[in-house]
Amino acid sequence: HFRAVIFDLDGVITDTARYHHRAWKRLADELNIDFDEAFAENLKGIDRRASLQMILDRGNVAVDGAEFEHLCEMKNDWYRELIGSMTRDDLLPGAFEALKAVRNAGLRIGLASVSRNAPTILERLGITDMFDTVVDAGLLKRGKPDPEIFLKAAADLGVDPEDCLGVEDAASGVAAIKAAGMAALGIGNPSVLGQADAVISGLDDFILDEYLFEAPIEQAS
Ligand code: G16
Ligand code: MG
Repeated sequence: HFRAVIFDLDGVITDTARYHHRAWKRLADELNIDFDEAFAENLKGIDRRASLQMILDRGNVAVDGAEFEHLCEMKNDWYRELIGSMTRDDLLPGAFEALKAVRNAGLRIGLASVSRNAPTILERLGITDMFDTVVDAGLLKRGKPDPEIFLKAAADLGVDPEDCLGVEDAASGVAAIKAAGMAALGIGNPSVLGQADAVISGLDDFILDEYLFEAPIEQAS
């Protein structure tokens, strides 16, 4: 039986993935760097600086340290503008119900988002209190697909990684969950989340009992 569920934020609980996409696209356009859907998919779950580096590499653009920081700030300002008007209505379908189901079952809940804006977003969504721990992205040494963030969440919760279910929409995030030794529930397209033990299209299809009691997911590699 799982004792904790550790959720990603962007693309799982709320659709900020499209805001990140929009802000990065705007930056790429200004730099005249080509930015398509497939590339945006690869950026999901990747932290801010690593994302910018991937965009610059794609355009063969080199910048100095000060310009790099400036570009990061520009993207974040645009992103913060987009999330500024978020409300409870921006919870994805089934997200609130899934969090409640996990709580009611007596399991602990963690948030593993590499976004430094995660606390702001949780406040806007009105769900800060539902989490027993929110990993501070500012303290991480390595981003997803490194398991650090999921291991940190499990340690905060006092639960062994093998007793945790991780929930992710990004390939990098699923890889991080598996590297942490946890079971991975993918949200989205099975073709990009091949490493997950199970994939559902959204949290509106989240049925905790299935993972808890039938647990085919626990037996997967
Ligand atoms: C999220 C997004 C990424 C974003 C990262 C950093 O990760 O998926 O696209 O680059 O956060 O966000 P920020 O610039 O707000 O610090 P996660 O882990 O929530 O999927
Ligand atoms: Mg995500």
